[in-house]
Amino acid sequence: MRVIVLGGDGYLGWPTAMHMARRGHEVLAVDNYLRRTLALQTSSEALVANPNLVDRARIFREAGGPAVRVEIGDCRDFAFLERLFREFQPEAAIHYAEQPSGPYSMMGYDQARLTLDNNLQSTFNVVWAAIQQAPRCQIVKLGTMGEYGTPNIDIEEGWIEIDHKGRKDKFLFPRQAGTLYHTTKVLDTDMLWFYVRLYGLAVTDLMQGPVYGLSTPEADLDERLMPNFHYDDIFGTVVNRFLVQAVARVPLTVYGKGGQTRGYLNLNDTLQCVSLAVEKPASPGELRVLNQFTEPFSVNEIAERVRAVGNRMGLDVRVEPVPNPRKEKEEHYYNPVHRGLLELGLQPHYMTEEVVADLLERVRRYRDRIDTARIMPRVRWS
Ligand code: USQ
Repeated sequence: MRVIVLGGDGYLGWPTAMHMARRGHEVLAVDNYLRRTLALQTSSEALVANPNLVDRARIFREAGGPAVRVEIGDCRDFAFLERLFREFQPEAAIHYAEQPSGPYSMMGYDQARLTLDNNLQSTFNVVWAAIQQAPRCQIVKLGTMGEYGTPNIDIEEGWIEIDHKGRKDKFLFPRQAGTLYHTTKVLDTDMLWFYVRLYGLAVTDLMQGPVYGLSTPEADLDERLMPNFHYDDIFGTVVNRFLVQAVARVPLTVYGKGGQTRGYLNLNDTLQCVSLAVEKPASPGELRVLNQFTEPFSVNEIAERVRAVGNRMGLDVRVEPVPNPRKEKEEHYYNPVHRGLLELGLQPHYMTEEVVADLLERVRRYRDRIDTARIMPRVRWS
């Protein structure tokens, strides 16, 4: 298939571009380096400096990988995006082109405004570029489990049937996000559902939990193909942060009581889920919602796992709770359904001790690059 990867320079975008090309698809990766710019502005650069997207594609080719085409530009620029859809005629658009950080979106007015404008406008443009230039192109959109929040009932896979005063209907599961970033994803979902109803688009909304990891079969071909691995409080997600903290011998930063539970997944499982969604597409007129994670953990459980494995490796890992900078429930019910991707064929890579040990070993190679000033939370929700 011809697959366009929007946000193809990101933590997930670049590994996805390589993975899809390796699976035999014709891949066009598109990015405007927004995340790199924001990371630089907030002193949150990745653990290892990544070559730019054009160089990454060249290095991948030199390492024996297939070609990945690259276009540098902004998905908010409709003329640019429309030209790509007209010329490339994608059969699938994987849409990651969003400001991806909850903490960034909570810094203040400017950051909130940028997140809102960027995320909604890029999704809106993707819909219109598809409608006008490639109407049979399916859209695979990265949403987030955070759209649902932490309700006191089981979380269904996107939809819930409601029996009200003797009548029944199916609705999008109620959403109540905890950051403005997560809220933009709620708004994306609503917008996509509107255009699915209106134009019969085929859309898969992947409700993804926090991802961890820094190695994929393609990234391992050459060190310079590594994903952008962030460990700071703004762009780093909790498991990746704990791995770096353990290696740097800084106490693990459990926020508050640590009972916050989320569904996590290995970076390699993100690649599987996205390729399954593309290769087994939604039908025209369908908004298919899939909950994309493999196992739930509380923050305390993750810290304990990293501590136990780290200590066996002689890292002397300590855990030191810090006051929670976020507004979130620290003890709550959490039971989301996640059947759809398993039914499509997902074979999970679980967070075993071997997996944690391998990740710690990989991070240890870059120990000298860790800047411990980036570890304590700098952004507060209130
Ligand atoms: N946390 C800590 N200590 C830390 C960092 C985080 O206790 O040092 C806690 C947070 O308070 C939160 C949980 O760990 O309860 C997860 O936080 P996170 O920063 O790993 O993830 P989050 O902000 O929720 O966002 C990330 C990605 C986002 C994705 C989302 C999936 O950045 O793109 O959408 O995970 S989910 O969380 O399911 O919404």
